[in-house]
Amino acid sequence: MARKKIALIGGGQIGGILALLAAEKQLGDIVMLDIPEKEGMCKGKMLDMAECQWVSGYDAKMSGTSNYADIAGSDVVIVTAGLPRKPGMSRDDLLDVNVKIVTNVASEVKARCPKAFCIIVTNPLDSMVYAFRKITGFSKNMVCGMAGVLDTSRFCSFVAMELNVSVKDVAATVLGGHGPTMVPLPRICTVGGIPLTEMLPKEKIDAIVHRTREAGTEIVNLLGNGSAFFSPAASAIAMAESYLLDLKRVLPAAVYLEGEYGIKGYYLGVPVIIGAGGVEKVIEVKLLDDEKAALIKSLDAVKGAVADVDKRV
Ligand code: TXD
Repeated sequence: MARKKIALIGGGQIGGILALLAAEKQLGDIVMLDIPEKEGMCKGKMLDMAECQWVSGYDAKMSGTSNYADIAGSDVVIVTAGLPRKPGMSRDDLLDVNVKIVTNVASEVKARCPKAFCIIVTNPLDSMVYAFRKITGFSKNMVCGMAGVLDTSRFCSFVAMELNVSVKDVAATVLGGHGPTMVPLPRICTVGGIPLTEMLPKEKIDAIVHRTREAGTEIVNLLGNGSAFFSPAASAIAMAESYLLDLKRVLPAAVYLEGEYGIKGYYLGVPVIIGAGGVEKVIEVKLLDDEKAALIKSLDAVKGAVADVDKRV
């Protein structure tokens, strides 16, 4: 069977890690695309990774380009094209610039990769994935946003750090928009099958929820120039891998809701099954009243950006 083809639109901080992780997992051949002024950077990064094949033991054709013709027929498209935050910026502050970039990318992907499973990463995530699907007109199961996997990974990592246990034994999910109103669900988090609420006092759990909500900003402030890139890349690759290998993983993702959770016409982070059919199923967690209220508050935080997108595209 021919190797799959993965297009990475945006060859920056996240794009580079995406390429390496996809290659090391042997998910397919990889094309990295960026703007013409950055074509050399893409070619250089991909040649460097191609020269790493022998020592890392992976076979993959790896190429860099600025020509959208080179992404034709891709099976997976991961979009990181756009500006990252600088200290003091909110994710929504990126909308003005990034919506233009994402809609341009969407038009090109629509023309060349009509069957691709598309994972949008660019911020502000919930409105950018909405814009991408609006422009492409692709089926809702083939366009999703990466945020919930990252936010859940952050939550679970903080739990593991606090309890000094293996992160492998922590299970949780984070719903909602990718921002300060995201909705971690400590109530259904378990550690080795034991409810988190039996292992940590409320104030510790609340501190982990707060740190999860602010984790992106914490890294932006530490780095001083740019935002997180290792964990976002690993998160997007987990989604791509579940699609390409038909793993049927249950992962939180920003997906288009048409009545689930009482929400219609917006992208928002919820648990879904990702397999060869893309987003195969939305899983409706039974939420307590306060959790439902938090999810609606998170949706309200997304609505303004989506209305702004609707005025532009
Ligand atoms: O969880 C999440 N979804 C977020 C997403 C987690 C972390 C970062 N998040 C966002 O991803 C971040 O706020 C940015 O909007 C994107 C990409 O972040 P990254 O750190 O990779 O930014 P870089 O290093 O600036 O890379 C962006 C690349 C850069 O090389 C640009 O030249 C390129 O995007 N770019 C384009 N590529 C193709 N086509 C167009 N039009 C284009 N414009 C810029």
